Amino acid sequence: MSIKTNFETLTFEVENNIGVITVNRPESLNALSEQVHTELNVLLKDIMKNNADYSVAKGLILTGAGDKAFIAGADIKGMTTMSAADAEKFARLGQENTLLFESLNVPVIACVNGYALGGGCEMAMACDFIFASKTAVFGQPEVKLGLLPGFGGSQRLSKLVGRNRAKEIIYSGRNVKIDEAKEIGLVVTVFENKEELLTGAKTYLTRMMANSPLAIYESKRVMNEGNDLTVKDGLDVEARAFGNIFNSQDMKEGTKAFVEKRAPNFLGK
Ligand code: DAK
Repeated sequence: MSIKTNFETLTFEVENNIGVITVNRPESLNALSEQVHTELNVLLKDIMKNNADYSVAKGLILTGAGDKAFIAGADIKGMTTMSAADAEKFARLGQENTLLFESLNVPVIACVNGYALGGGCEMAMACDFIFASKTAVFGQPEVKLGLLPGFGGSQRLSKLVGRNRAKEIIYSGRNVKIDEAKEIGLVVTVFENKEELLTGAKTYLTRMMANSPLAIYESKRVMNEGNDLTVKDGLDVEARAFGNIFNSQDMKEGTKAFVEKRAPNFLGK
C-alpha cells in the first residue's frame, strides 16, 4: 500500500480490508482545525487514487480519538484569527472533504461516540451512514456563535431528517441526544459503548464484503447522484448504471453462482 499514513492530527490504519480514519486531537475534542482538513484531504485523495482495485480497503470508518467526542465541531479557537479569505479557503477544503467521502468507491461509516457538533455532525452526515454509541450527542450549534453550518449541514441535515426538523435543530442550536437521533433517522444503529460500536461497524463491513464491491459502489454513486435530481432524472441515471453493470465480471459471477448454488467470488470489476 503506497499511501501516506503518518499525519499529526489523524491516524489511518487498515486491518482485514477495513480502513479506520481517526481524527486525533482528543485534547480539543477532535475539533476540525485547518491542519485536520488539510491532512484529511491528502489522505482521502490518496485513498481515491490507490483504491480503484479495492486493494487499500473495501470499507472505511471515520471516528474520533478519546472517550468524549467524535468531533466537537470546527476549531473555534482557530476561527477567531481567520481573515475572510482564510475562512473561504477553510470552507472550500471542508466542503471538498465531505464530497470526497461521498465519492469514495467504498462505504464509509461514521462511528460517533460522544459529541458530534457543528462541523462534526456535518462530517458524520457526509459518510454513507452513522452508527453511534449511547453517549452520542449531535447538533448544529453554529447560530450560537454567530455562524451558520458551513460544511454542508444546511443541505444534508434536511435531506436526512426532513426540512422542518432540520430547521428546528439548526435555528435552536440544541443538542440531539441518541434516542431522538435514532428516532429521526440520523443514526442507523446504536451500540452500548465505543468498543462495541467499533467492533459492530467492523463486523457489519466484513459481512458486506461478501457482496460485489462494484455493485455496492454503483449503488452508492447512483443514490448520491439521484439526491440532487428529480425522481425521473434519477431513474435515468439508475437505468444507465443497471445496463453498464451487465458488462462487469461481478454481475456474471453473481448470477452464475446463484444458478450453480454456490457462494460467489467477486473481484470488484
Ligand atoms: N473548537 C476548539 N476547541 C474546542 C472545541 C471546538 N469546537 N470544542 C471543545 N474544545 C476544547 C475546549 O476549548 C477545551 O480545551 P481547553 O480550553 O481545555 O484548552 C477542550 O476542548 C475540552 O472541552 P471542554 O472543557 O469545553 O469540555 P466540556 O465537556 O466541558 O464541554 C462541549 C464539551 C462539547 C459541550 C464544549 O466543549 C463545547 O460546547 N464545544 C464547542 C462545541 C461547538 O460549538 N461546536 C460547533 C463549532 S462551530 C466554516 C465551516 C464550518 C464551520 C465553521 C466555518 N467555514 C465556512 C469557514 C463549522 C462551525 C462549527 O463547527
